[in-house]
Amino acid sequence: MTTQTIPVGKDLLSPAKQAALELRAEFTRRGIFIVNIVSSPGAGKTSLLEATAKHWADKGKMSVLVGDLATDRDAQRLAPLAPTVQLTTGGACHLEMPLIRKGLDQLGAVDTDFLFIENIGNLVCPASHDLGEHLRVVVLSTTEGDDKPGKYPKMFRTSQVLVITKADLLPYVPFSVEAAIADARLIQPNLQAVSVCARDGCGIAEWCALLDAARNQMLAERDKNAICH
Ligand SMILES: Nc1nc2c(ncn2[C@@H]2O[C@H](COP(=O)(O)OP(=O)(O)OP(=O)(O)O)[C@@H](O)[C@H]2O)c(=O)[nH]1
Ligand SMILES: [Mg+2]
Ligand SMILES: [Zn+2]
Repeated sequence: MTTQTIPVGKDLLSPAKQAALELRAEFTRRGIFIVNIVSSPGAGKTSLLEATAKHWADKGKMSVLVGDLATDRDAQRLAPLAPTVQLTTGGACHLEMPLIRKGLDQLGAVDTDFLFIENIGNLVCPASHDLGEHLRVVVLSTTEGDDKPGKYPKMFRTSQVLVITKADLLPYVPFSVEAAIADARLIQPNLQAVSVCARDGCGIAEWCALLDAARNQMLAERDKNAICH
């Protein structure tokens, strides 16, 4: 009996998955850490990015691709703080790789430590789209209810970090930070969690330290792999 080896793997991936893998590999080589920020509408993604840019206060540290259905309002808020490109989907409820690539072309050759992708406000289908990110961050605000992780499990299962926003409203809303984190960890036991308030900046230093640590880990793994090969 003769055997025949059929190479499988890379070539069988969907074009979208392949594009995401290639983007991640390219940005790993360049030392740029991609963070995909997902949440329901209005949870505070843009406010978190504004507070992050202000905390770092360094124009070279981060750049942003910000997705929206129809307007460039978020880009108008972020552009004074960091290089920003608005991705307008024309009604589509999540971002996909071709639009990310277009946005990167528009952004040009910026050399930053972090590329943030603010996804469309939607806790459902963005969970199914790898955008080449190194880290997926799900944002949950205190006004949404601490029962949401279990109700939208795929988003929490596919995320590595949970950011609880609008901590300043905790005295006024029935939301338990501990209960939300516990519910999320039933789905994703390794989820890191941080609670922030973009308005007064509490928790932002901890959030930025978490990001720096995650990027440093990516760089260390990249360099280790380079030595091994
Ligand atoms: N009290 C309070 N309000 C906040 C905080 N962060 C954001 N907000 C408010 O929440 C609303 C939505 O914030 P955005 O940052 O626009 O939320 P978003 O997730 O980017 O919204 P979309 O892009 O439309 O999905 C705005 O009115 C913000 O001022 C916070 O820490 N505390
Ligand atoms: Mg926004
Ligand atoms: Zn969608």
